[in-house]
Amino acid sequence: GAAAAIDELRQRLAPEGNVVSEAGRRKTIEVFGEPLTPVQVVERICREVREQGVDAVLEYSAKLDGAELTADQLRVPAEELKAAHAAADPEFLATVQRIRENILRFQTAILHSDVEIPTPGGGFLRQRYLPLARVGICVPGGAAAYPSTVLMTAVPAQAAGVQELAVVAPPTKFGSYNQDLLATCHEIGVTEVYRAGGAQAVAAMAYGLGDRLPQVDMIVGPGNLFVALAKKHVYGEVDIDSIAGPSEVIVIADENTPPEHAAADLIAQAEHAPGSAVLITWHEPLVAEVNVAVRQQLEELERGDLARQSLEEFGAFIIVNDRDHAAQIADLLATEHLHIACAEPEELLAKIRCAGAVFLGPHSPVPVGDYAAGPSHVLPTGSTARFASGLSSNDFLRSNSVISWSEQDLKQNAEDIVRIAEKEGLTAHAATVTRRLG
Ligand code: HSO
Ligand code: ZN
Repeated sequence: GAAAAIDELRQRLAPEGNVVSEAGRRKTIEVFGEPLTPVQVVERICREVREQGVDAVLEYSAKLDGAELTADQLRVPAEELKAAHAAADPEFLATVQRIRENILRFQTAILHSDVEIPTPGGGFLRQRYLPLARVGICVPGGAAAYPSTVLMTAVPAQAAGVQELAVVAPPTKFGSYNQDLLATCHEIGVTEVYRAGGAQAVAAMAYGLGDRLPQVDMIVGPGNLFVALAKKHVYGEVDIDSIAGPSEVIVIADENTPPEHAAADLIAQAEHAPGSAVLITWHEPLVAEVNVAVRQQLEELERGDLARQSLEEFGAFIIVNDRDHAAQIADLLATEHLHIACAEPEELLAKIRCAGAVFLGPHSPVPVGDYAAGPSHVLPTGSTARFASGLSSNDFLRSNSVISWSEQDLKQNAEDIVRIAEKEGLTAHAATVTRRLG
């Protein structure tokens, strides 16, 4: 049936780096001289980091990232951050600053604020929101450098009022040796940067490395399968955001969508390599047109070969009957990025519930959200948008409820409290209420 077909499509579109990919879950790797599943590898790394601290982190940096570091080289020195900033292109720094302001404006506007309601007897009830004290941020550094990811994680945390931010990035040229990344950190006021990646970095932040790296309250940010599984593993000891795997897009297009634009959108996503890119349309001729445009554009692009490979493996054209059918399939796929590029996008959006981020109309291609607009680009992938949301400033808040009843409130409700307490056999609960009524 339809559900099985969608599930098959989901699996086909999920690269192995995705936690939800069956293939990724089953494949075994030989890091420890015996074939282990990624989950087993991550459990072992986390356990060793918990028991042995920084030595285990350094051991895995050497073993998995090929970086020989001493314990003193784990944290990027302040002078190095400053130097990277001083050497950076001023226009790049101005761009970082403008983007930071865009993110800050949006993330501040959406922040929860405290709510208080009066009670009938003259007391009040309140929900108060407070920022987390200390947050750890994972920045990937495998296939490319991502200064944008620092912005899209750290700035929402800053908007929420988080005081301490620790960034971890693998000890690679695209990670914590990348000068643009270090300059970006300095520009936005992130002073704690550590040269570690993978499960070992997640475990280090979750358990802490003594004074060297104090334990965090929450770990956010994207990463490869090991980072994602490690975040799952430490969840409960610290909080985590949703699990972000390889990037995805669905473009919904019709006869009004220029085929070159749809093609460019698909390729942009595939450039993440792996990245999955799906075009949904009810206008059948568009498929051939987009296909031609894709082939042409791939010729001209720097990462064309990578994108082509990605498209061959994780690309799809889906021809649907009509707009409703398109909405239904997009909803079932619950993609990370949904670009509604057809006519009357709002009307179609109203029929779709599940997506990480939605891009409406011809002037909002996905890179607008990746880089500049304001919502975070850290988004749920692999159909997890069914239940998960993109990262936002509100994820960095905890709330407490506050109850302040008056004597009258207590009097008016005492009977109900006593009745239910007696049902539960908890008579001391009842007694401490009745005792107050005199
Ligand atoms: N599309 C990625 C974010 C990104 N794109 C970073 C470019 N750099 C996940 O939303
Ligand atoms: Zn992107």
